[in-house]
Amino acid sequence: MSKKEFRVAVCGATGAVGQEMLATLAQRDFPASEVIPMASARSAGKTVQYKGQDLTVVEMTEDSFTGIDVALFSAGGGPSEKFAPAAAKAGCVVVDNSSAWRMDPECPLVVPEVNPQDLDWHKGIIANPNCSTIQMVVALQPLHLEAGIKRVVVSTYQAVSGSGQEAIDELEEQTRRLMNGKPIVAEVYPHQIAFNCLPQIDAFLDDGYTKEEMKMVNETVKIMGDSNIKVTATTVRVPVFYGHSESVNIETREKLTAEDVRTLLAAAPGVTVVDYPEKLAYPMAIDSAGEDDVFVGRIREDNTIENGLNMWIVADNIRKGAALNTVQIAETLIERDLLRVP
Ligand code: 25A
Ligand code: L14
Repeated sequence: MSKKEFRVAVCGATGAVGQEMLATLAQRDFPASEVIPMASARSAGKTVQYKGQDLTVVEMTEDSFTGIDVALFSAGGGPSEKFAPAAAKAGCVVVDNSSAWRMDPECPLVVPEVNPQDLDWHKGIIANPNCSTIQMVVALQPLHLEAGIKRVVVSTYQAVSGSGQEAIDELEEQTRRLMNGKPIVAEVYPHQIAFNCLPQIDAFLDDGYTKEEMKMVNETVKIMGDSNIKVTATTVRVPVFYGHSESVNIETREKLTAEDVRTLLAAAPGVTVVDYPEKLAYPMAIDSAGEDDVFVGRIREDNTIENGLNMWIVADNIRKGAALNTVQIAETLIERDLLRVP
């Protein structure tokens, strides 16, 4: 039997994603008997807000997890690698936002709209996918079930909030300085991000792709559970605060018309279609900020191949791309009776 209420840890609670996790738990009235915010020693003693109350941040250590039922991690790959196994050993179910566990065959990689059934084989650590991957698979899955996806070519336009609070501050500061004719410094990113586009997200690999690009390739196959789906990606940082946008070209096995796609996506969970060219209406990053859904528009047939489609996919990277998807995983664990009293 599931317990009715759970003790929930938010690990990395002072970060951009951790803050949104606290807000999301509160907004969705997650059944928490207690919420315990954790971060590094640097932030211990600071307070964070939850349901109008001040909660004191405690340092995350290997001993922090006794008596905690579920821990939502967003403290980066290093801390996740170090602390998630200790948490799982203490009987706490970890839902991890970092890249540390995503491709581990022992860890389900879950988007609740796409593969909730993968939660059934969890062994204590569940991975939350990369933000760009999450919003793409939410929109791809309904087309895949109907017509079989063969190949996807995606280019992303990613907001700076994906790299945390320091990056949000860097874009703001550079913009302000440039508008005042002052010199800028680039610290978080290797080049100026204000009024610019950087065709690099995360580190380069030997083959010329970046880690972010390969996350989209590998995670899509794992989540959708079909190794025949071929994905190739170019990921780009743009001077936007919140909301990732993606231009996606799709080749399917069976023919889908643009109207078929609109009908399928209009009925899909977690998707809102915004596709009214006559009204100049299409999804935009600034409208996605603070919203839960994945927005899809600019749906067109690509007539250069037999079964081709183009579309434009936008979502709030900190919400559906991170905090909301993590909380939805925890909610789905409860629904499937997978969060149990030890
Ligand atoms: O490794 P990955 O997977 O690639 O992830 C890299 C980063 O991406 C974000 C997240 O940043 C992560 O650090 N992220 C993760 N998943 C994401 C997703 N799905 C994602 N972004 C988008 N989508 P973040 O800013 O959101 O969160 C960082 C939080 O982690 C806490 N933390 C760090 N090390 C920890 C730890 N908590 C416990 N144990 C550890 N060892 C971090 O808290 C924050 O809450 P903090 O206390 O370390 O820092 C709080 C504030 O301190 C300032 N600061 C940061 N670095 C320094 C610093 N001050 C001085 N010196 C520094 N070196 C900042 O102002 C920070 O907010
Ligand atoms: O793997 O925008 O979740 O820099 C962490 C860094 C997501 C993107 C992850 C960024 C990424 C993020």
